[in-house]
Amino acid sequence: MFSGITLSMCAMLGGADTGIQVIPFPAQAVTKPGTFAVTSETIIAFESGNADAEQTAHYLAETLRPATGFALPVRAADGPKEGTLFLGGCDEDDLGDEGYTLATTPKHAVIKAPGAAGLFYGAQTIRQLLPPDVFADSPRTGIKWTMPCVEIRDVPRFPWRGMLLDPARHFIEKGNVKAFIDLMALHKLNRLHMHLTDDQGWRVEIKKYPRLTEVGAWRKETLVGHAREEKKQYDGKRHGGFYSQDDVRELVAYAAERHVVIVPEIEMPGHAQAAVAAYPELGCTDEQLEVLTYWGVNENVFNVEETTIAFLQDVLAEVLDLFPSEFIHIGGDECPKKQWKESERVQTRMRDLGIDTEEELQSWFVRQMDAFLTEQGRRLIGWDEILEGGLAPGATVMSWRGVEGGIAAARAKHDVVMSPVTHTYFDYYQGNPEAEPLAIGGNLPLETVYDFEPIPADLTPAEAQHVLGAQAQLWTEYIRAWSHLEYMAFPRACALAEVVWSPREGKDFAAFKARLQRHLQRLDLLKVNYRDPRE
Ligand code: TNX
Repeated sequence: MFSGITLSMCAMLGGADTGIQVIPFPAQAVTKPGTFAVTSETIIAFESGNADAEQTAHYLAETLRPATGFALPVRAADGPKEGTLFLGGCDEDDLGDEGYTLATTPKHAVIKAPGAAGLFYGAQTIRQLLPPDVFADSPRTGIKWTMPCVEIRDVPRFPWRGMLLDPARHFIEKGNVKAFIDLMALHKLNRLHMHLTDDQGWRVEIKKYPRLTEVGAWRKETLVGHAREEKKQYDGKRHGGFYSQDDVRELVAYAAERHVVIVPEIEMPGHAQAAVAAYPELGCTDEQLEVLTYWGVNENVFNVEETTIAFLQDVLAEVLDLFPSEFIHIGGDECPKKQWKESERVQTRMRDLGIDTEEELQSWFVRQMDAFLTEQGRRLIGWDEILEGGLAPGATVMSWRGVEGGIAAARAKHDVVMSPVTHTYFDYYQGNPEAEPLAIGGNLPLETVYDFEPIPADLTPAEAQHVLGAQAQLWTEYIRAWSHLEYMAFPRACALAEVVWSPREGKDFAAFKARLQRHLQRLDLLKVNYRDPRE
């Protein structure tokens, strides 16, 4: 480890040889001579009257406490004094809501940021500058809690730094969602997209329609093995669960304290079987369906009656009360048109509405939701199929079948989140399938994630402005256990964090892997069951 050597991000390709072993790597970082030591005498000071700094000061004191054993006092102060770790505001507009500066000298460490999130990210960087043992959950003795002296000026590359969790296929306990939010915060990820409804389960309590969870949250059994196997086998075990509205409020607040916004997804018009099983009048056939017990694209979709649109808007109204997120995800993917083509009611309705094709009908469906959400001051986001038949005026596109949908949307001046299967499907294999636990398929090693460039080369700078960022997906058809989810998520999420946070110039996989060695020690202490990239 050097000290006294000044290097910039561009020159050093990601800090492998410096004391700055931080993931995601900061936008600008230099090391200076010396170290700053956190001792039992250190004071965590916040700028008087700055509530954001006070909150993060407490967060920092709490996160440092278990491993160091220090109960560091948190106090208001006018400025940094010797022996303090100081947090305060600044008016550097170009740092935005999420940027910060961090200056450490042998005397003190100072985080400054114009916004609350920036202060919080400065605290995350401090955690990573300290020895990895700081992530232990019980006191470690004989460790010098020093960090290198640095000057860091850090801003994220993209505002949308997302991860998708899928509690619909396999329910995810509230405590695990919280643990995941903590891990996202550590990696400066800020959007947790929760896929709350699908054919196999409805996972959020809706007061007006209790059967959505009474019936829709439970399935009688689950497919064992891969869906493409000819001989289907089921486990015979009831599976389910849901988040009550109180659970949701608790999760949303927990996430907000860590500067993570939970983006809820209510799927429509496809992936709707759990809802149709609960309320058959929402479907296209007279059949009483059950909550689906296997995986794949499914024909049972919502009908297009006025009452069904009203039902879904009622659902969204409750969702809006629970989730303050500006963006509300309405799904929109994989909606087979078979039942719409075969249903007389749907065909009559198309004639009444003056709609010629089923693709346009889907576009009409999404526009009903777009108008509703826009009126409520929110923004609709959906999977790239919402481009088919014409994009709703306010819609943002999540581009999953590649980046083409994203390119088309950006050219049409719509915002885009890049989430292509090629680089961001963390349910895909990350090594030789023979040696890996069963997964849905694909091949997505760590390096491919790291090499992802969210801005396609053929976009003009103005079009590129519409790319809000990128997101990785943890679909859970083949992920039942939490330890398995961690295995699929890490360290690929560490690579994604660098894709969406760090500057494009200076990205270097070898340097990232070198920094990852230290980072894996942190994940070990956090008891994360990551896949070891050294194996
Ligand atoms: C496609 S991505 C889906 C999901 C599956 C996923 C499995 C998307 C919008 N739809 O329903 O879980 O593939 O990789």
